[in-house]
Amino acid sequence: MDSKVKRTQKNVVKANTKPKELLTLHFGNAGINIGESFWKQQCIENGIDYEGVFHGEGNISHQGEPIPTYFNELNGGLYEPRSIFIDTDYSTIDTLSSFEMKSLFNPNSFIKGKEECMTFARGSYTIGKSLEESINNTISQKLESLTNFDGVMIFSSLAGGVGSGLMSNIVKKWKNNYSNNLSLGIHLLPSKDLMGEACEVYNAVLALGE
Ligand SMILES: Nc1nc2c(ncn2[C@@H]2O[C@H](COP(=O)(O)OP(=O)(O)O)[C@@H](O)[C@H]2O)c(=O)[nH]1
Ligand SMILES: [Mg+2]
Repeated sequence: MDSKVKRTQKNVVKANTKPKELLTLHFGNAGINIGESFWKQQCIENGIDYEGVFHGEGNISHQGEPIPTYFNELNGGLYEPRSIFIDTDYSTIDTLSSFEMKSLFNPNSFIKGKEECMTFARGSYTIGKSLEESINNTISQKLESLTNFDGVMIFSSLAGGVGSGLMSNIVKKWKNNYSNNLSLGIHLLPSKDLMGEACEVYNAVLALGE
């Protein structure tokens, strides 16, 4: 078979494979900051602007439509990131949700508290704990309408209280409730060059232990 024909057949198989759907979770300052860059890149690759409008010129656009891996299509034809941003204080989330990308995200994608938590223990047992029910309910709600859900991508710094303690609790629950689905962690580790608080190393060790 000549190589041109082979290539065409491969493309047909690819086009008929239904794309998988993923949910992203962004925990704490670092997870949210990485999330901002991540979603900017997804908008470029899928050809979606910050109002959620598809322009058809994305690098990976698929038969004239964005691949639904990361975006939900809304009734009016707009697209919305399938993501949840979580922090026990409001400053980083408020920064993300007030500027250029504010119209892109559904307001229910933001779960925030009022108090920063520096340690694994506060993220896991006290300040972070109070957000857990709302996070788990929002996860279930975001998965309700999906038909080909594959798994979750989790972004955080293991050095932070939210990114270690609260994140570990949610992942534990995830593994119980959605044991057939993937979970992929993308985590920063503490660095001696950037380290702010002595507890950062302990936070990371405790989170890795989980
Ligand atoms: N590389 C990088 N590190 C960050 C960023 N934001 C916070 N950090 C680092 O992450 C560590 C603490 O985690 P942070 O995300 O602030 O804590 P959390 O909000 O409690 O999860 C500190 O060492 C910060 O310097 C970021 O945007 N980039
Ligand atoms: Mg923080």
